[in-house]
Amino acid sequence: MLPSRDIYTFFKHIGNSAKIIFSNKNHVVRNFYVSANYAGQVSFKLSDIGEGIREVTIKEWFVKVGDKVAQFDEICEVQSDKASVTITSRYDGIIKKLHYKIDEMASVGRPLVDIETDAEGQEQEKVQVTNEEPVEEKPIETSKNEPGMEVLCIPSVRRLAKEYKIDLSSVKGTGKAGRILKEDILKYLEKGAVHEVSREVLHDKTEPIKGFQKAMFKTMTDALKIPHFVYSDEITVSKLSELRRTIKTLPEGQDLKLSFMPFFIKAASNALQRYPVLNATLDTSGENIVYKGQHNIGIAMDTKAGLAVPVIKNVQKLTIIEINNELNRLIASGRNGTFSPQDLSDGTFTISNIGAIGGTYMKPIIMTPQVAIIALGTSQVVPRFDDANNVIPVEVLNLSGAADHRIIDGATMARFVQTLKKQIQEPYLLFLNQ
Ligand code: CAO
Repeated sequence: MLPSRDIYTFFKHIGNSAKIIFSNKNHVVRNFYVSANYAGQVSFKLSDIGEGIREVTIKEWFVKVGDKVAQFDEICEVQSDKASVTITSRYDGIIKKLHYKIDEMASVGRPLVDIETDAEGQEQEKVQVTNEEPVEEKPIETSKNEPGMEVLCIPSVRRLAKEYKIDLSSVKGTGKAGRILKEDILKYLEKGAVHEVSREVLHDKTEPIKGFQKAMFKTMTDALKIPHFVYSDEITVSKLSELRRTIKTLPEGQDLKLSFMPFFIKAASNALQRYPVLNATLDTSGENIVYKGQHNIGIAMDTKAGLAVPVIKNVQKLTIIEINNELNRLIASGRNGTFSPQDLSDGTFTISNIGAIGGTYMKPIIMTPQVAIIALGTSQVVPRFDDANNVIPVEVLNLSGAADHRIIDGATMARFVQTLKKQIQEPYLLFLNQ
């Protein structure tokens, strides 16, 4: 298949107001029009490139004043907000003027370059187009691409076919004695290109929703019934990062995989002790809140099989190291696809950490029948003011908590997050609560 940019470039050579279909890099099918203009000295204008694009930036010139160019030679590369396009010459001749500098905006319909054309050559080109006859100074060439089949064409047509890697024996010639004309190549390419584009665009695939994705489909469909509100805050994690770094320098910490997560899980559990309505479920009648005794904290996990939410049970009873061990066991199970049904059940609250992948903010969605969830973004070092108004580097992370507004109000979520935040910002508090 032709690279889509080539398809685009190629179609720019089709003559007077031809409506054609082309694809850009993203394989979007569009229509556009080009127009031809033959003269002794011509201003080669930037054609309409569709999509309502009126201006493009000149990225690179491939020619300079005084250069000799032939039809199809690359003139420049332009960039719109939708595609990068190589503009090629439609004339043989000498470049007399470049109308723009690099990075200048060029307008559609305005001259791009002036070309002093080879009048004789252009005239022949004209005759060839109108009469469909290969009128050219060079002799007709023949070749035998297939046994017994003779291909007749002029050298420029052969060059064109070579440029676009077309086997001439597969092109039907409409000229005298079956000669292949430039238009035959154009038609061949147009058909081929449209066919290729269609194949890419139309190649749909249907797959059943199954496995973890099916569970996600169900819980997220159920979640649509929940009026969510989301509360977000910035948490300073400088001291927590320092603590993690220190632990890793200890002999006991060398081989320990200890991320931010166990600290956040513990801090959430401690905060849930104070705000138990966030560790609850709504019964099926919707009339009762069931406050859960255990803090079974689900961890949104990106596994090969999709999003899974394994659960660390009884977090309120576990130390940070015990939470860490359980988390690492579940991460390994996720990697190996060996979760047990118990691993994936009975969650009462959920934490989603998108931070290792990237992203500053996330608006989490509650996993029914739970009523609250928090999400963590990536930590980053940013400038902040200290108490004396000095700018200092601080490592921060954004946390968002979503709750079921039918039973949890914003003030409760705000207090819960502030309790959690205090422990993360001053991690020694986590150990007091162990
Ligand atoms: N900010 C900066 N760095 C972070 C970070 C954060 N928020 N979270 C993790 N990291 C770092 C870790 O510290 C670790 O670096 P070190 O090796 O230097 O310690 C590295 O990123 C990789 O962490 P990890 O992913 O292996 O471990 P984790 O305990 O932080 O996270 C888990 C575990 C399961 C939450 C994570 O692997 C995962 O799957 N996250 C995706 C969750 C997800 O898909 N959420 C969307 C749900 S809604 O569709």
